[in-house]
Amino acid sequence: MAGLLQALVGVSEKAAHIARLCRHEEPLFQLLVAEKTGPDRNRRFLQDFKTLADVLIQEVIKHDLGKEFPELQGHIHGEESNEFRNAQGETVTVRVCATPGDTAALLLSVLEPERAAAELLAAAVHRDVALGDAELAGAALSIPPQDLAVWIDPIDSTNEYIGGREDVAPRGGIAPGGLSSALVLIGAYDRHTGCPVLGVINEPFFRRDPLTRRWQGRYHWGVAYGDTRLCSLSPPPPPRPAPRLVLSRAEGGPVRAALGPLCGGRDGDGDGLRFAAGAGYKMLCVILGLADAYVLSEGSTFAWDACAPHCHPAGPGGGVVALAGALRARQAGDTGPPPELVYNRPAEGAAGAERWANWGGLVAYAHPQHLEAVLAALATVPGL
Ligand code: 2IP
Ligand code: CA
Repeated sequence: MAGLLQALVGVSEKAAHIARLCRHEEPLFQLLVAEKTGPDRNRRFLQDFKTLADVLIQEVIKHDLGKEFPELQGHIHGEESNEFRNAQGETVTVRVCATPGDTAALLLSVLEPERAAAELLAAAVHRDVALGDAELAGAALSIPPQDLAVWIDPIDSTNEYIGGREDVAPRGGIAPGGLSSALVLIGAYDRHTGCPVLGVINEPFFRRDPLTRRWQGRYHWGVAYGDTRLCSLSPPPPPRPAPRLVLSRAEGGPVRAALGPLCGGRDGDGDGLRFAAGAGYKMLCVILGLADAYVLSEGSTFAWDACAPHCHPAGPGGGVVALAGALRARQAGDTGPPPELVYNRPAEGAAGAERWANWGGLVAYAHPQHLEAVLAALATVPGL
């Protein structure tokens, strides 16, 4: 079963390569955006974009994993639908074909007349990825793939990916926005329990080569299966006395005011708070120890945003819980650990992407005492 973990990492590397390739073709990139409409629209953004890179990456991941692990076929889901509207208004179903030539021909029906770009992308789709990663190769696991299903977020933080700001200065190691917050997320969960099991977080735009100025990536993987906890990263640092919290830039005033003093802000000015783009990126900040917790008060993230990061043990007592549920439990006097998010239960009465929203917000945290402090601070915020 180390095979599946290696396959997830391998396909995330292929995906990251495609994400970089599409950004390098700047004039073409503008042609690749199409507006999301109908039930697939993210409620937050009036204009949300999916890109050909998004759709193509998801199909590559589905194709490669399904080919190597037939037991997973029909259980690999993603954020995107594989329908793409071309400039003529025709709908093209993007998929990986049998040969690079066939894939290039299909892509050309979207990219016409950019033949060279279609061929470049098709070559990236069909290339073999070799991983020289001894630690990953040595990870011995026995997790039956027939018990698993997969969530893919081909590019998390699509808006930052499209915006493409290259040199956003980090604050305390946390980038407030820009390309580095665009991630590829692939998470496998237990089909029966919905618990996260194996996950890869790939950062296609981790840093730029100082000589060539080309982007270089890196990846992280994590396993949480029964008593097995493995991670490519070292455990996060011990808890800071005042937690460092990272929030969405869209988080509202009352939540900022309630949390600000907790992390060292003066008189609720929120000075100790950090803001960043991308649900996956904010969870990664917690996993890397750059923040102690990511707090989100709204249902604006989805199963595919959270599943892969959730597989990375952020700390011995860390986790990812539903905020509204945890607040209700504390209000009812329940002091036990709040239930973790699960990934196999669609929301009743919701349609399209909304079925998989993490309704009521979430808290991703490394240390239980910080979770408790956050819940206590938010207990008095009206409407939560
Ligand atoms: C988005 C993306 C946004 C995030 C939102 C996600 O996914 O990560 O950045 O909002 O919750 O669903 P915010 O940046 O305010 O945290 P995608 O880009 O894949 O649609
Ligand atoms: Ca996302």
